[in-house]
Amino acid sequence: MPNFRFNPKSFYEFNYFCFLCPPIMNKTSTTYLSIGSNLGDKLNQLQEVVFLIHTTVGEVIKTSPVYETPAWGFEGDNFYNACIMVETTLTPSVLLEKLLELETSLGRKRQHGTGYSSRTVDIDILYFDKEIINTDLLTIPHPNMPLRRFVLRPLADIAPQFYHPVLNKDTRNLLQECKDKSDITRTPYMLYTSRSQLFSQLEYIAIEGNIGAGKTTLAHKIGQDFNAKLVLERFADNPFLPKFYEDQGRYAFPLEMSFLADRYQQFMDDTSQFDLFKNFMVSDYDIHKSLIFAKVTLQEEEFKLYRKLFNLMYKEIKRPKIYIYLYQNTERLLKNIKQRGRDYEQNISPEYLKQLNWGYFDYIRSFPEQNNLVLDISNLDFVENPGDYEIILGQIQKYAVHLSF
Ligand code: PH2
Ligand code: MG
Ligand code: MG
Repeated sequence: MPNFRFNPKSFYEFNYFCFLCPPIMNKTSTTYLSIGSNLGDKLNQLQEVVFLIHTTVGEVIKTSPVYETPAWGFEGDNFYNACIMVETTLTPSVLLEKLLELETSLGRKRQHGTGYSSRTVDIDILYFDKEIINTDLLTIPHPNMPLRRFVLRPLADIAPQFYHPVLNKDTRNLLQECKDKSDITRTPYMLYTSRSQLFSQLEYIAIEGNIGAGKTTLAHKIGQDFNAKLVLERFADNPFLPKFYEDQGRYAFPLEMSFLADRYQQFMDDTSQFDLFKNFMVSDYDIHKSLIFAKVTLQEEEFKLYRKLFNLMYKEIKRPKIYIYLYQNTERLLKNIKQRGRDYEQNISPEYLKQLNWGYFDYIRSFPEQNNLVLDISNLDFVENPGDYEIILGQIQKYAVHLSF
């Protein structure tokens, strides 16, 4: 009697030859990976591993918290370890190949010979569905798993009930019975599947910098690429600004006062309502800018009065999770100012720009409890050069990874 039972394997084989209904599904497998690093910026490297796995191996469904663990089996710096769950259409051997490539691309250098050594990243396959594989290249489930608390502890967070297909015990059981008593501590850090997800945790980033540093351009790019709500300074119509550049002494105070009033109103309007459809907010200014400029442009007594008002107004205000200062040398600032061609800015002196720069540095130094990130972009052109833009994003990522949310 013919067997009409549905057989997935023959279905795919048959389907493969049927040009009217090309194969639409590859088999998706669930794999659990252990990732670790004990060399360099351990946390950021683990984060890079997850991003790369997500884009090249398959969707990362779960990530465990990051644990700090003593080096197991050799003398070395503490590790950061985590486990992740990934859905992939790759076969185990192709997966292994991909993971080895990833390790190499993240700076892993394998030493020949035996024994463990410190490494920038290590990715190990723990489980691949319920498969049991024993070849020269690959053993699944990972043979050392039951002996390693640094694997079982994070795995228990994302797969407590997963059954070991050989030992027939779930992760909780394996952890309970594990003889390894290493002192493993949970860090406050999490791993995200994309930069966009990581940046979303920030809620609000402020981009600051001198006149002509490129604040607005960078804020625009980040806003677009990561679906952030843009909060842009609007000042083109400040009637005192052109006058100020003609006669500083006469117009400094009314200019700073009008900035203070405008920024207050704008900032409240722009940041008080939450935008459901955006991931986070990015602004091209921070309200303390008012103080920094006022300190440079006002007389001492005027500044004290100004600061009093400022502190009254900005008592409870949304603060950025990261304050980015774009440092740009004076020469290029002047070049950018010339290029954008606002009439009233054309006579700005190099000395004024230098004073402002010191004003910003003073402010940043006086406020260490804020998450300040100073980026020297003197040798970068993030508009013309995608590689330079990537460097900037990479540095923001590196900084963000080390914040705990
Ligand atoms: N990896 C090893 C050897 N020892 N120790 C810790 N704590 N974490 C690791 O990821 C690790 C290890 C071999 O891959
Ligand atoms: Mg390993
Ligand atoms: Mg390995």
